[in-house]
Amino acid sequence: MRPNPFRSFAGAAYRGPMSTLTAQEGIKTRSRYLRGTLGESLADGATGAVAGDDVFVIKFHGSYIQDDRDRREARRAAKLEPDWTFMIRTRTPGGVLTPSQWLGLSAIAREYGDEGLRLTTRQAIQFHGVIKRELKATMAAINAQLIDTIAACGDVNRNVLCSPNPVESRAHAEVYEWARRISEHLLPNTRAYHELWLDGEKQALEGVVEPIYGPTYLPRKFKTAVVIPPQNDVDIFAHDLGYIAIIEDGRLLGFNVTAGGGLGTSHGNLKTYPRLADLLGFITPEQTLAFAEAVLTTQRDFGDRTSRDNSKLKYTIIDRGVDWFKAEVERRLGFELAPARPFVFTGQGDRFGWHEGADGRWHLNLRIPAGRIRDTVDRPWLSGLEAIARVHQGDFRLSPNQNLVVAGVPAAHRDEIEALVRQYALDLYTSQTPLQRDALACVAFPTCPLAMAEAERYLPDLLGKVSAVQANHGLLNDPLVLRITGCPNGCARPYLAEVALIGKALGRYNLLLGGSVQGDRLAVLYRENIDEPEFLGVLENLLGRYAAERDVGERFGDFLHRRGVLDGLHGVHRERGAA
Ligand code: SRM
Ligand code: SF4
Repeated sequence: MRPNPFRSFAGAAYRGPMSTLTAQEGIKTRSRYLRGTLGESLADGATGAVAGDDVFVIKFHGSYIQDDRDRREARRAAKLEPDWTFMIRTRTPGGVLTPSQWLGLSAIAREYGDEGLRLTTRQAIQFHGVIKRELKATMAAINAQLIDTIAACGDVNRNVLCSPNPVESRAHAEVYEWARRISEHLLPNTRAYHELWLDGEKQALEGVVEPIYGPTYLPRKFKTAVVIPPQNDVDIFAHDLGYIAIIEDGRLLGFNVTAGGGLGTSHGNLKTYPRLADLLGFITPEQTLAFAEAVLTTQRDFGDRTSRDNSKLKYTIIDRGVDWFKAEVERRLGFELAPARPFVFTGQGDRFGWHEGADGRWHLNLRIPAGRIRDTVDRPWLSGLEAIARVHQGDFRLSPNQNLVVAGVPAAHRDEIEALVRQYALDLYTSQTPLQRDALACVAFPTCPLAMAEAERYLPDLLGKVSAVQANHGLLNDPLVLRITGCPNGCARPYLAEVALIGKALGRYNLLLGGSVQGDRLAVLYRENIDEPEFLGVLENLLGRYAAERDVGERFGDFLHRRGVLDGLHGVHRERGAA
């Protein structure tokens, strides 16, 4: 009997008639635990694409089908199918890689990808430009490095973030270990990945195949982060599930836990908005996995499966209320959460340069603009990082801000690493201004199918122009967090920046202002659909006022609020209901 494409997970909260479930719910149900017809799609040599449902199913395997948008029109005019390639994203909890893994991934980029690595805002590596007939070999090569891509995308728990810079605390390793364990615990159980990409044995599909997810997985993507205060480098309040490490005298006491953050919106859709997570309470380390499972299964059972726009946990919490949500999670846990413990965040982003860790080893946070690592004439970074990996005795940590930490360098090896960093022009962090160092841009054109405006490719030019405005007011050495995305999905977490540009159309952006540098206040919409001269004009005016009227040490975002510049303005869209 054919499975009913509209049957949702047995425990799922169900609102409205069956036929109102989203098409994606049908695909998940039909997919036989994420197999779909991917085997047939890969074998079909007549097209560079995968078929129908497989476009969605392959995401759960960590890959997206894309085409080169710069060449789309020319291909269409020549009556050729789009220039299909695949992006592959790793699952690398906490972004930790050994030097040998780094060398392996770099070699894969050279052989199968576009000869570059892209570090993401979620501590993963993306390969772009892999063609279909080499997809399986690429997946197998990544796996040979003991890295997988399972659940790097799709309606599941994604790569788990963890503060990468192990400076203050000996408890860092323990916190990272929890991030890794959460990632493992919430992994899908299906063997589809092994069958498809690694020729693994066929799994029997009777009985309970997915004990945590069920056959239709989650209503939508689900994101988890673990942070070690005082640096809110992961932007903890942007995630569905968050753990704030509480460390005393170098000992991990437990975690304050958060839920219901998320940033993605759609232009013109007032039912979508960015939201900061709620602080729910405190748990001990031993309760970490149970808490993750309780939050995830609550969303599995009560998340809205009738609309992709409103299917994230943030909307479940808004619809039913934080008190209801907390009580439901506690019911599943079988105990009440303890009150949250005090903690302080002092800043967002990365701490660049060398820092000594508690164990006497050194960590070098490099600046990699927009996370793009390639060999260019001025910046032979792919080769440079390979040279470092050949001699490095510690590990690499991808930062949640698209940068890279060469971590765990013994004091005696600092000079050697430093010399290579200079030789390959990887010392950008020494010459960039705070604005340039902290800026984030999402991928956008040419690979992102959802981009409405440029982001990564526009970043150098944009930063040059904003720097000129800063210079006009003597602010060149003052920090300013600027983030830009090619659409309102928010992949570079712009809603948490002091200045954010969110793409509306080619050359046009919404300007948001006033996020806090602790990552705990959303920016608000200041101007809609404006071009470069307009937003530079706004910055000229407001940065001028800031330079003249700010308090000592006051940040731009705080200044705008204190002086009432943003009074009466609301977030991107007003939230429905509470909060
Ligand atoms: Fe993202 C979709 C890139 C972090 C919110 N994101 C996409 C896709 C896959 C486009 C697509 O659906 O076809 C982009 C691929 C572009 C390309 O060519 O590579 C894409 N997202 C990225 C990355 C690579 C941005 C970057 O420049 O680093 C980040 C990869 C993270 C990773 O390693 O997993 C990335 N995306 C984020 C973040 C930030 C975060 O998670 O900390 C967000 C906002 C947080 C959130 O989810 O609320 C984010 N991406 C989205 C959304 C909007 C989700 C929503 O709630 O509405 C989409 C579209 C969607 O899911 O429908 C999206
Ligand atoms: Fe693409 Fe939009 Fe994400 Fe940028 S923010 S990578 S344009 S989906």
